[in-house]
Amino acid sequence: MKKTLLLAACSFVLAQVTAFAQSNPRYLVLFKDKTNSTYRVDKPTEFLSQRAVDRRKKQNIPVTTNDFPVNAGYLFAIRQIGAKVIYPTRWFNGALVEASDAQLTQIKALPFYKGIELNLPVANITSKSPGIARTAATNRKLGTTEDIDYGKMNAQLALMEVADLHKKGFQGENMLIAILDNGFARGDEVAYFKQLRDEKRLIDTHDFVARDGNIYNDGFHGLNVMSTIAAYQPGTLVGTAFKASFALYVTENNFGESPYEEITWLMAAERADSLGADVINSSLGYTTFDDEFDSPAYNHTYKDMDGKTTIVSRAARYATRKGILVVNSAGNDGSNSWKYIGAPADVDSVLTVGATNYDRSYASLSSIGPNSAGVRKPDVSAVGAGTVVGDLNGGTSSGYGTSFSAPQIAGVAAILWQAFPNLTAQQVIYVLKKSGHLAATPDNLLGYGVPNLVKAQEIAQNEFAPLGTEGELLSSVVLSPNPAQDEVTLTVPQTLIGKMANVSLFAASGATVHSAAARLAAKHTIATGQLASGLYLVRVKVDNQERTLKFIKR
Ligand SMILES: [Ca+2]
Ligand SMILES: [Ca+2]
Repeated sequence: MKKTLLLAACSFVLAQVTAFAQSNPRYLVLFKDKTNSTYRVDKPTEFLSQRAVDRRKKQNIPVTTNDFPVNAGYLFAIRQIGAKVIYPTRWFNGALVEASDAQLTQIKALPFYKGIELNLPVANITSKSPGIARTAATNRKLGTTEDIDYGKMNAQLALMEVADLHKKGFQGENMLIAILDNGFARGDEVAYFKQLRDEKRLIDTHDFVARDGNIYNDGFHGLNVMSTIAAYQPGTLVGTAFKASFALYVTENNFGESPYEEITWLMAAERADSLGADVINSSLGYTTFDDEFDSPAYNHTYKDMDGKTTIVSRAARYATRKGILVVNSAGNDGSNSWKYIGAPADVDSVLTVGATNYDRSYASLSSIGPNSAGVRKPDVSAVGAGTVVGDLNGGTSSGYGTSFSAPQIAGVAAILWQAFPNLTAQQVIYVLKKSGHLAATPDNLLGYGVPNLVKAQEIAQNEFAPLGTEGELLSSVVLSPNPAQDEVTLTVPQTLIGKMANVSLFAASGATVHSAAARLAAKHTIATGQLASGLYLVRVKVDNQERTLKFIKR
C-alpha cells in the first residue's frame, strides 16, 4: 500500500504546485568524521539553542560530537567541485547533495568521503503520480452533542480525560511541538488557529520539499493533523494542547512516495532538535515507493521494520536519543497486504499510535505490530475512525486514519510532560502506556490502548514525583502574559501543587510591592492593574528553593 500520509480519506493538493527544476540526481553523501571541528561539547550553545541544551540537561543526555554541525570545510570542498549542497545532516554526518556523474566521481575521491546512503540516488518527485488518491475529506456527522466546551471534539478527548489536565491549567504552555507533514494550507487563515497566531506561538516553519519558504501552498493534511492538537474555538473544536508552541515542517511530497521524503524527515527532525522541540508529531510512514523507486533496491520489506534500518527510522531514533518525544502514526495498513506498522513507527523508543473507534475497540485500518525485531507495537491508541478534525474551510470534518490519532496523543504527551516536567521523554511514554485501557493485556493491535490522563497523573505522582527536586520543578514555573496589563499568572507544575510557597512581587528598585504565603494551585494569579509601568520581579519560594521571574508592566 503506497500511502505515506496516514489518513484513510486522503487529501488533495490545494494550490498550484511549484515545478522543481532538477537536472542532476541527489545523494545523501556521508562523511568519515567531524575532525578539526571548531565546536566543543562544553560550549553547546554555539551550535544548539539554549532550549535544545536545556532539554538534554533536564534528561541527563550528554552533548556529543554527533550534535556538532558537519565540517564546513567538507561542504566547501563539495561546492568547489560544482555540486550543490542542499542540506547538511549532523546526525548522519553528511549532506544531501545534487551532483552530476562527473561531480560525483570527484566527490568520491575526496579524503573525507565515506559513502552514499542506500548506495543509490534519491530524488524529489516532481511530476504528478497516482501515489495518493485525491479525495476531499468526508464530513460525517458524529451524532454527539454531549459537551459544549470542546464542541465536536469532546468525545475523542473525553476518552482520555484530557479535560482533567486542562482544568488544572496544563494546556501546553511553553511546550514546543514540531509537526512534520505535507503542508498546512490555510493554517494562516482558519479561525480555529486565531489564538495561536495572535499569541505568536508559531515559532518556526520550513518547506523541506519545495524549499519555497511557504508551508501554506502545499497539502492540507498537516492542517487536519495540527487541528487535533492546536485548535481553539470553544464550542466547536479544541485540541489536546491548544496553548502549545509549534514548529511546522513540510517533509512529505504529495506527488508520490520516494526515499527522498525519509531524508527530508531527517532534516526536519534535526531542525526541530536545534530549536529545542519537546515533541515531534509525524503522521507519516514509509513502506514501499512509487514510479522509479518502486523496486527492490528502494522498497522496504517487513524485515526492514526493525526500527534500525530505514533512513527515517534511524533519524527518529537519533531524535529520541536527543530527548525528543517522537510520536508517530502506526499506519493504515491493518486491512491490506502490508498489514504491519511502517517506518519510523517501528522504532522502539518512538511512541507509536494506533487507531480505535469511539468505543476504544480496534479500528480495522490501524496497522499492527510487532516490529520485525519483535518489539510490541503500537504503543498506545486514540480515536482514528471518525476523528473530528479542523478543515480547510475553518469548519470540522471527520478524519479516518492513524494520522489523526497520533497528534491527539502528541498533545496529550505534551500536557502530561508540562505537568510533570521532571520526567524524561521515555518516562512520559511509559506513564502513558501504563495508563492505557489495555495496560493489563497489551496487544499488537492497540498496544496499551487508549491512555487516561487521570490515571497517568496518579502513575507519574506515585512512581516519579520524588525524582524532581523543588529547585528543578520551580524552573518550569511559567509566568504569562509578558508584558502584562491587569494581572500575571504563574503556571505551576503538577508536582508542586499543594505545596506552601511564598510569592513576592518586587519593583526593579528592589522595593517589595506584595508578599504572601500561599498554597500553590496550578494557576497563581497576581493583580498588576494598580502598578506603574516598568520592570517587576516575582519571587516564588518553596522551602529553601526559590526562583525569580521578570515581567514588564505596560
Ligand atoms: Ca511550499
Ligand atoms: Ca509522498
